[in-house]
Amino acid sequence: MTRPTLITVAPTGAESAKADVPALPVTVEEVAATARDCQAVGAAVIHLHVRDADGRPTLDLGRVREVVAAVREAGDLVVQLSSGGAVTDSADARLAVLDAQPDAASLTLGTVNFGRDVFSNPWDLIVELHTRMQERGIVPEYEVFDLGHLATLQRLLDRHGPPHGGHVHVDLVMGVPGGMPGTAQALTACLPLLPPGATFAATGVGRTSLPVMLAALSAGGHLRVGMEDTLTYAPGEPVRDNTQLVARAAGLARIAQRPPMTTDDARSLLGIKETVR
Ligand code: KMH
Ligand code: ZN
Repeated sequence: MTRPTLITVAPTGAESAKADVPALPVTVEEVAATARDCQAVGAAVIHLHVRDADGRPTLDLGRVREVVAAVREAGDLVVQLSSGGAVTDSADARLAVLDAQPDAASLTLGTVNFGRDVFSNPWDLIVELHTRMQERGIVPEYEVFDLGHLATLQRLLDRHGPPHGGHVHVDLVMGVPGGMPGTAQALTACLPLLPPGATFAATGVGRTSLPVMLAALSAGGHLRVGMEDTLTYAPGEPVRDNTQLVARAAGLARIAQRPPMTTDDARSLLGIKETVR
């Protein structure tokens, strides 16, 4: 039986500067064009971090709404806003992005060292994000940077019930300096801790991109790729653009006989009933 692969593109992130990475999409037009082009080569979901007019990360709601509208205009990708933001963002600002009515939003399940910084995700923030998403009909993607985050996911579901849409989808974010390594062994260690019926994707940061992608495909998982996570395509070769990374993921998925999932099938898998436009 063919089990298609859900491919998420994370095109921008909050960590890289346009001055250092000229191909990074940061303007509204660049992000919308990226969405259109990545859907054409196999993406079904876009994980969005928004930048201001100067190219700096922002959670300004007006700007977030503008980007969401432009991406919806450009195609049919599931719009997943980052509620993680940048390591400097406040909890209140991170919660407020849900007001932009995305289809989905990320929800990180614990605090993790993030290079020299700390990505702070205390329990009360996790619960607040989960319950606000339930109330507003937003589907969470649970971000897991370390094994213990899966224990937190189980505790969250036990105490606060299933997410909106009823389906639990997890993204294993691997290879972050401070989180779990981007290896097949670490990915395999996570699998028994996934809640029953959950699906998972995996993302390997930096040079762990390919090993994590191959391990995820072989384990029946889905994929997240993009310039948020990976800026080098091959040793010494900078990523040309996000479509290059999505096309590589789609090609590997086809080789694995798990071709890219359509946006309609992604909505149905994730429990997204209708898009608010
Ligand atoms: N930028 C990182 C600090 C998410 O989008 O939810 C957090 C992050 C996770 O990227
Ligand atoms: Zn992110």
